[in-house]
Amino acid sequence: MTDPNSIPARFERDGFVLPLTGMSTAQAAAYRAELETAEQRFAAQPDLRKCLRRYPNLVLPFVDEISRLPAITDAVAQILGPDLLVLDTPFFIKEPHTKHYVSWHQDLHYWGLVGEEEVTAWVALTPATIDNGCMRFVAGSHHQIVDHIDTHAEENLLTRGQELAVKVDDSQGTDDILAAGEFSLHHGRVFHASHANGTDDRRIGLAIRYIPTSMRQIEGGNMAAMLVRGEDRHHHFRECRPPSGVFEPGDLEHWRDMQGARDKVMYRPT
Ligand SMILES: O=C(O)CCC(=O)C(=O)O
Repeated sequence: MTDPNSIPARFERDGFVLPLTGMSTAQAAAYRAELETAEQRFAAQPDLRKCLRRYPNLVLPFVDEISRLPAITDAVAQILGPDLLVLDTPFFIKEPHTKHYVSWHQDLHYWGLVGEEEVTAWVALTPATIDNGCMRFVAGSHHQIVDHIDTHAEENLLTRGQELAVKVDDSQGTDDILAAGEFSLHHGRVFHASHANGTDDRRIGLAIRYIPTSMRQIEGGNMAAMLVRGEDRHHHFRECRPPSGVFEPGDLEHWRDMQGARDKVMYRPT
């Protein structure tokens, strides 16, 4: 009989699993320090900022490293199987006392994937709390496909300010409270959102989008993905190359090529 507390059983029932341990608090602090050292480059090269929201794993070695941590990939493999690609790894950063929020949405709506076998591991590099705007999930909402509207609202952290075209009762949300170094897993169809950060510190999360190597993309899609566990016998996605250093020119060239193809799919009219 399946254990109702196992990761796959909780994922299937609720559409999310939390909290899980990905690394120690000290390791999370070390990764945060690496991020903040890299961010110092933005003053001279503001364009690099974009890399944090699209495939930072192609230009920042520590992000590639996090996406391969066995504590994370082994948990994901229990749901998706042993052969895993990473489709993207956007940072979701909320600065102290800012109004940035995330509206209720489902991830898979715009992603150009054929199928629903996708799992996001949202890794906390700082604590995620109610006060700093942790994610919130509606348990069991992943069994439906709902229309979205694009609001392009300025303070919405999502690419198109997209939100569900149905009203969600905010009190139904389960808070994704995590200590630094912990992570949650969520289904690409689960309703989720987050409020603004009203605290004195940043809220930093890395959202790693895992898919099985068997996943297909929509016709005409030319997206890339990084093999991080097992073997790719399908080759449905262009292969990404791990970075050779922090914002190295050759890696940035590779990043431009890969992110262009993903933008084309993400911003297509739906
Ligand atoms: O970080 C957040 O508050 C939202 C993240 C999110 O929507 C996602 O990872 O899919």
